[in-house]
Amino acid sequence: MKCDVLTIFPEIFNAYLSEGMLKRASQKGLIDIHVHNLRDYTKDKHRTVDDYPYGGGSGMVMKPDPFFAAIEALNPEPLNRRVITLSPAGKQFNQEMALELSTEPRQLIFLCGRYEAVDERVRIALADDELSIGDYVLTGGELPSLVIIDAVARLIPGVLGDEHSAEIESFSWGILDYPHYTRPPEFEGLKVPEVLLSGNHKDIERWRRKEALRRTVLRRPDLLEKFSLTEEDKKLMNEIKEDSQ
Ligand code: 4GX
Repeated sequence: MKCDVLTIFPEIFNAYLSEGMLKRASQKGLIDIHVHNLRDYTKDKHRTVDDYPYGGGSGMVMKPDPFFAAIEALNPEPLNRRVITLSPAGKQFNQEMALELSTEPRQLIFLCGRYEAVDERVRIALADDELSIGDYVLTGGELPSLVIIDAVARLIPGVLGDEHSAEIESFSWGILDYPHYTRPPEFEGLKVPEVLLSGNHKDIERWRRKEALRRTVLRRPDLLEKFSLTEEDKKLMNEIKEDSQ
């Protein structure tokens, strides 16, 4: 994954990109992330990136020209790049979009806005996608960019251990995870479910599937609308109903 970020606060990215999975993925050459200071693409001596809004009103608007100059410098060929802007007005980012972005051959360029807004011409002329990470208001596009980069990078083959390739293709994709336990077998009077200590892999698999379905139906029933249940799942769902009666 070739990925560039434009921001007026490049330092924000250093701590996150230099630890854990993203650091290892960079070292292995599986992802190639460069963060650029948008002010480097201004032409005035004050390195101005914002201005007053036409039509008046409160708040500042980010000027279009530094974004245009930066993209022209990073990749002047629209066919080889995919420019992503972040805003609550964008399409809500989800795991399906993460999977799709993880196979994107074009260079990903994230434009991080600050202040009240970005000049509309940036979105119209430069953006291929406008994404939101959720219905709340942040102070800039930096955290949403990191969220998306993180979710996409971990889906690139080799970034996580092989044990996770199972997760990506697995049939539990789209429902919640089952409960996990580690040692000790009893902690503060709370016991690990007996089946997990039994060594019976068939029973364990069945229990995990049932608890994953139980959690999903209780906490996120909306997820089940897009999810097709197998015949075994339907049996487990009936058991879940009976358990609660
Ligand atoms: N999911 N924000 C962007 C500045 C801004 C405003 C308008 C472009 C157009 C957000 C979110 C989010 C706040 C990031 C406003 N940029 N982005 N910023 N939620 O709240 O993605």
